[in-house]
Amino acid sequence: MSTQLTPEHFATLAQQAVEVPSWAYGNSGTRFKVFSTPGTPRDPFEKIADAAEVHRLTGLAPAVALHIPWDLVDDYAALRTHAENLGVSLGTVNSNTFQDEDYKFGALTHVDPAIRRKAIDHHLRCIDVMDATGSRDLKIWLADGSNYPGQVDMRGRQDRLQESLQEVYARLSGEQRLVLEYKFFEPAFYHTDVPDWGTSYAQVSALGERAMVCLDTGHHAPGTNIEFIVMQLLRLGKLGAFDFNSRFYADDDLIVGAADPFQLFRIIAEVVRGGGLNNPDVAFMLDQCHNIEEKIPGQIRSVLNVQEMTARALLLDRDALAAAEASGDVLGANAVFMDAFYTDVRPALAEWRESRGLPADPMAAYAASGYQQRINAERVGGAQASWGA
Ligand code: AOS
Ligand code: ZN
Ligand code: ZN
Repeated sequence: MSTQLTPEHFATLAQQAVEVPSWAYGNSGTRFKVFSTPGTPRDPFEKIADAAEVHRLTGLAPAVALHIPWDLVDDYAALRTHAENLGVSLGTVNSNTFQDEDYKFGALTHVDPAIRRKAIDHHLRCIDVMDATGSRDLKIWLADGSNYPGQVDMRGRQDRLQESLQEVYARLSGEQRLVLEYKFFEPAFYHTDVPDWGTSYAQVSALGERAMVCLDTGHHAPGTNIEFIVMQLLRLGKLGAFDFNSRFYADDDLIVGAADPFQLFRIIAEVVRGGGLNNPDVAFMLDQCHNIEEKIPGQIRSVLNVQEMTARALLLDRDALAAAEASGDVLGANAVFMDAFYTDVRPALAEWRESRGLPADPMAAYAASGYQQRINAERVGGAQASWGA
């Protein structure tokens, strides 16, 4: 058993990239209250600047996801240049069809062709944005669903969803992809049109190769074996993206690895097993909100959590595990698995960071940098950048 990170492990860790969400830098909250935080960005340019700070201190977060229309700007080429000047790129474009009166009864699944048209057109505009930003992925999460049995014809909505997605998919070009996120409930409480990986898989499989499933770790019923889903989607070649976060109860969008570090370990262990680590087909993204904690340190903590758990997953002694599994050594196999999980990789990672010219402790480096004090003074009246989904 080896619990030492090797140069090979570090080479793998050096390749890791975790995309951060623009909405993590804006004020957010629950339906009860949105708290404001000093220094909150006033526009997408300032959100990108904050995200770039996370990358500067960790070397882990080279891309920033956008949410349209939350991140509406006149000139996306200018936003792109701004990002590139700060050392980051613009990543996944997330479509928002959940904050418009017209979408009360659905968007891409709506029974009224005029509303469906509006929702499809919004996605086509998102692809225009992708053309300008150089983004590869369009991420679709739909709030579509119903609250009461009998309220809608669920079957008809699946058919309309496929028709709508066909039109959106047809507009993609080059390397662009569509990733379809599923969520078992909320805001709809009786049924959701894309509630689970199977529905997402069925819908994207009918589209084609450049349509994949997005797995948000917070979007499952309590007790779900998420790593099994990860394994299955990798096996099927359809795991396109992760939205990482953690949850205690529902779609909490808390810091990844905070609520259940062991679950994150199990998920990343399956990613490694399935060839999904540092695989361009499988985008690692955060989908989080920092309602009460400081946002930039919240994001730094998050990408470090992903890195730490990846390092532990890399320590898993696959040969010893395979031997124990093959011989029916139940406790032996479990011990191999747990040895890797329980290894504290933090000192080794701190040393390695320093050797690469990064701060050993990015959290402390941020606190000492003066960046937060500067933005607190400069930015007055930061807007609510998301509603906290
Ligand atoms: C919603 O619950 C989903 O997680 C989406 O990814 C959503 O677009 C994101 O959380 C931003 O609110
Ligand atoms: Zn999500
Ligand atoms: Zn969510």
